[in-house]
Amino acid sequence: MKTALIIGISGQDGSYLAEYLLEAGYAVHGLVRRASMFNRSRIDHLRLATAEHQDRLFLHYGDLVDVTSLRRTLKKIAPHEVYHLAGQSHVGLSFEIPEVTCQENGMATLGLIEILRDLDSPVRLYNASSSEIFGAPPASPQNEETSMNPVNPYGCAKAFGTQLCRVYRQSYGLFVCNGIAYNHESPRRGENFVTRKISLGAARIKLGQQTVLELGNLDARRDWGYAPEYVNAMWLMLQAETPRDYVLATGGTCSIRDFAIAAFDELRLGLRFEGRGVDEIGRRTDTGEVVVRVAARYFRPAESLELVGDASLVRQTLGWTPKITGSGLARLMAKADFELLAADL
Ligand code: G4F
Repeated sequence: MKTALIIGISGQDGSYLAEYLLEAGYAVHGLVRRASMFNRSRIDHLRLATAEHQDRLFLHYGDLVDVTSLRRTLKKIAPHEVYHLAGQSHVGLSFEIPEVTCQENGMATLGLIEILRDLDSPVRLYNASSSEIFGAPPASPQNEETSMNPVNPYGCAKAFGTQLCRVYRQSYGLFVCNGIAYNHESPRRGENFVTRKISLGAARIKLGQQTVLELGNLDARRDWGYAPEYVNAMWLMLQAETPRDYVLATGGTCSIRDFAIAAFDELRLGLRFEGRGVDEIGRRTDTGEVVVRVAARYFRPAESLELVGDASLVRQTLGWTPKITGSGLARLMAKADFELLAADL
């Protein structure tokens, strides 16, 4: 039986990956942080005594920045594969807490690969890199050869971790792969990311629980895919003969405005935008009531305006092709959130 360690198992990607690996027959270990409130809602269904693979799922307290405990856990588990998905992942927030962001996404990655270098048996590592390493890219779409040019502390930290993984692969022969993932979303996304904020907002407005949704820059465009499809690519990368980096993307973009229109439309809420910049508002077309307002506080000091990935390499090498994109994703998330909230009523 193969053994995997997921660092960041309680997050969106970690929870989908745990499901995927358990289904594939793995013993799955997850590193969880101690917190004053339990934050395991995304994996609770896997831990139930009645859950099908519950006897192959193990959680360990630890922290990415506590290198000693991480080393001890890795020695004890001796995993075949490690998926490094943890760290402060909010780009806007990285301007507020740059040092924690760099510690968790930069230095902690170095700490992890240093441990892996010392282990007795070889381990395969997936490192969650990000499209944010490109920031203001010299060309679009971006691929594995595009130079890094991050525009926020989060992107800088990810660029540091990504390059160190490359250096350790070249210098010490470690099996380390960077997944340069573009935005990937789902109904398990945290509400401080714009897609979930929109899908939950639309569902609450539909149910009369909210009247106004405040958003920032509606013109920003993202290459949005569906998170469960991305965890499949993570696994495929570690099954390959040779380790390398791959861009994981859909190859298309959608603006925040169009994502919102699709989400609202799924719930039969017509939305028409008027004005520009912070004067812009979205009106419900049936009642004229304002339901979306652009608020300056959600704008960032610098914005990665148009990131779009060229995923030809992963498609040709590993046969991975994402199917759900932009507006289809908005519809899927709005529907899921409406059903979730309606069931609670
Ligand atoms: O949803 P976001 O916060 O995601 P962002 O910044 O693209 O980062 C996500 O994807 C990256 C690439 O995979 C990851 F590396 C990263 O960890 C994270 O998962 O913002 C998306 C866009 C931005 O342009 C932002 O300015 O939406 C714009 N936006 C507009 N209004 C908003 C809002 N973002 C947030 N979070 N909240 C708003 O109200």
